[in-house]
Amino acid sequence: MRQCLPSGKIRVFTGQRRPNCNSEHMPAPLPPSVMYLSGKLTLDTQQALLRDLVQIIEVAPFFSPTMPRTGKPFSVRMTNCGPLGWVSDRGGYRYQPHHPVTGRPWPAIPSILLDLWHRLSGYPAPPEACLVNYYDTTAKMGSHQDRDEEDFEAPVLSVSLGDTAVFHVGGVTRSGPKARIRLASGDVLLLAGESRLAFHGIDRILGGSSTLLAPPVFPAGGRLNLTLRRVTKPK
Ligand SMILES: O=C(O)CCC(=O)C(=O)O
Ligand SMILES: [Mn+2]
Repeated sequence: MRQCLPSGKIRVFTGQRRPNCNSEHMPAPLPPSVMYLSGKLTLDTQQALLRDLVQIIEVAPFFSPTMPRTGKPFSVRMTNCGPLGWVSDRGGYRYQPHHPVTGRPWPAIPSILLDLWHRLSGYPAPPEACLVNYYDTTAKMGSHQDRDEEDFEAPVLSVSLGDTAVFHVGGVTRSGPKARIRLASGDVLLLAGESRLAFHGIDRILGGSSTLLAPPVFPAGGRLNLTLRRVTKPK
């Protein structure tokens, strides 16, 4: 696995800067106001966050979201924590306060994530949803915008754990150049400002690139991505 820097060293890349060692097939600069914090979480913090997530998954197990029109299941499995959670099924994309299978409220967002939001988001109110995506080594996510929230003033803050993912991000139209970066365990990325509605997605997972997700909870390894979102405008 190629690495930009020894673990524990943080580098920040914002719009118009691109780390060469992370470039994929279509070189393009990171769009303005995408903030990429490589190596932001130490291994200790990643492990502590993973312990919190294992407890969350016990209460709110992963479910398989489906496409609204076709009913086709996503390759990614999902759960949430926070007052609201994002779901997708025949009824469409939406946020709701309860798990679609168990009917129970989502568990609370771990303090590690709330602290990160308060330090990095520049937004005066807490996140209301943390979408937790689990990717096995064959899963991917097509290009999309995160636009089911009322308030685009708040950024979307993403944390990656486990196997590295090839992430693409472009502009606010589906076509057009995309930057590709490798999101490794402990990396944090914010879609903010002009890039809040940027198209983005996951091309592939580099299976076996991390040992963080391990049996018995994750027998096939893989990757977790957590995205913190503010859904409603603060009163
Ligand atoms: O897995 C990722 O890094 C991106 C996830 C994402 O875009 C989403 O859940 O909306
Ligand atoms: Mn997204």
